[in-house]
Amino acid sequence: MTMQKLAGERILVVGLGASGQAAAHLVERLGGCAEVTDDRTPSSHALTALPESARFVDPHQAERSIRDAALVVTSPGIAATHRLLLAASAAAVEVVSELEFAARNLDSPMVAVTGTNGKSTTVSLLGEILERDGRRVFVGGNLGKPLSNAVGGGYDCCVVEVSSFQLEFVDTFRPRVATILNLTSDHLDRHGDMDAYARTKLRVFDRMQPADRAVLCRDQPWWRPRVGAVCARISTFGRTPLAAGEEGIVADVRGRVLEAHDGWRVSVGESWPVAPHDFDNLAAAAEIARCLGISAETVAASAREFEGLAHRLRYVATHAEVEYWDDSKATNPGATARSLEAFDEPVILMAGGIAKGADFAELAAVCGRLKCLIAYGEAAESIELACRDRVAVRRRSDFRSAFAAARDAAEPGDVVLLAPACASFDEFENYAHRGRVFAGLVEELGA
Ligand code: UMA
Ligand code: ADP
Repeated sequence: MTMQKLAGERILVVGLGASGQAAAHLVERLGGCAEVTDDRTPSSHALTALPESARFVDPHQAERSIRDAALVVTSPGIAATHRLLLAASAAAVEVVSELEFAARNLDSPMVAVTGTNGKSTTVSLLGEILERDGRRVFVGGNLGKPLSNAVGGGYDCCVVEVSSFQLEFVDTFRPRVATILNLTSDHLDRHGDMDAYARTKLRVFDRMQPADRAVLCRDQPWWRPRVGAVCARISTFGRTPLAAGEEGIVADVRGRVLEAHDGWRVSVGESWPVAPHDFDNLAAAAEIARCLGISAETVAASAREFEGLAHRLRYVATHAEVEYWDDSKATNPGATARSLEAFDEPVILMAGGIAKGADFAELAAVCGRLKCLIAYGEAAESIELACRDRVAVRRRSDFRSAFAAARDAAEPGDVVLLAPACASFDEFENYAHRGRVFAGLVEELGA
């Protein structure tokens, strides 16, 4: 796809965060004029991050002049029910996500990774594999660097982490390879129910062509009745065997081996990080790499060196014979449930924060593995109600008192696991901040 020329056209950018800033810069590079709006009064720092040709307008002003916009580019955090987006639709002005806007102007093929959990890990692994293969790669999207930054960069490939929010306003977005890693409940406060959430995720395949690849997980066959309309060739990854005639890769987690239907084989050895679910992410990355013609040796070399990402089930320290583990990035019940599978020891789980409309039944189902559950923050009551019949629950108002309760409940040989099943924004800037505070509290135990 070639870059659009905007020739002075007025583009309204909604949201002055990372996506909005990147979109405004892209508008300028394309020759357009960005008007950027935000419901919050912008900081001077945010305003100076805008390109020279862009100007900030307040939301009322933006709404009054919506008809003059050639296009509205919206940020992922803006819900479809936002009054500006509704006003744009009413005025027949096209609304696209920053992802779609970038993709329309991108000169490189894309690999898209979506799903509820494991996106960042898979995308990072894939980036390393492609680089080792000698390709010039952009790795970004929901991971942090907006796709707009990749436009004009001449990359051989863009590996894009894609969120459900970004897929709400896509139209022409066409990755050459795309995966939905898994699907469990998340962001239901935004999408309403699981069906709507699944439909939004499936939009990643909407514009794919017969020569493109859709990569899906055999172990969670939720997608099988729904992909009839997927135009791309389907291949699968998973621990379960391949059916006759099926293309894909089988993950032997114990043996640390991946083997594809055509004999393509990766043996990882002992050096793999502890989380079994990370091996599923590796299987997805390997299948994508195989589809892109990359050798098994290259994948094996990247896998052996991969150390996992910060705050995703990372060992912190041992105090008084109790191990402390940080999985602060487990921001939904499905992630927390998988995290627990990594431990044979008795686990004291810290869970809480902002629930995002989550159904904690998924967490309740695995509570039998726990010694004790410390529920804290805004979601504490919902977590307690869902889990109290299965495990002893202690409720605390905030993170620090939850940590103290976990420490007090722990005995030698136990594990204290932070895997909160919730977002962090009631007490922290983000999940990484929450993980750092946890590590700080663990460190204080040794002081
Ligand atoms: N805003 C409004 N009105 C609203 C909501 C937000 O004006 O109703 C404004 C805020 O005041 C703020 C701006 O919008 O100034 C923020 O926009 P944003 O929430 O879209 O955030 P960005 O900074 O643009 O970051 C977004 C993604 N954020 C979200 O999806 C919420 C980042 O993913 C992503 O890294 C970034 O684009 C670059 O692509 C974060 C995330 O939490 C990490 N994603 C969710 C997740 O992973 O679960 C989906
Ligand atoms: P995402 O970008 O989708 O949030 P991450 O790679 O950052 O994914 O992992 C987020 C959390 O999800 C981790 O803390 C981990 O507990 C959990 N997780 C990672 N991979 C998987 C998987 N394949 N299935 C279920 N949970 C996973």
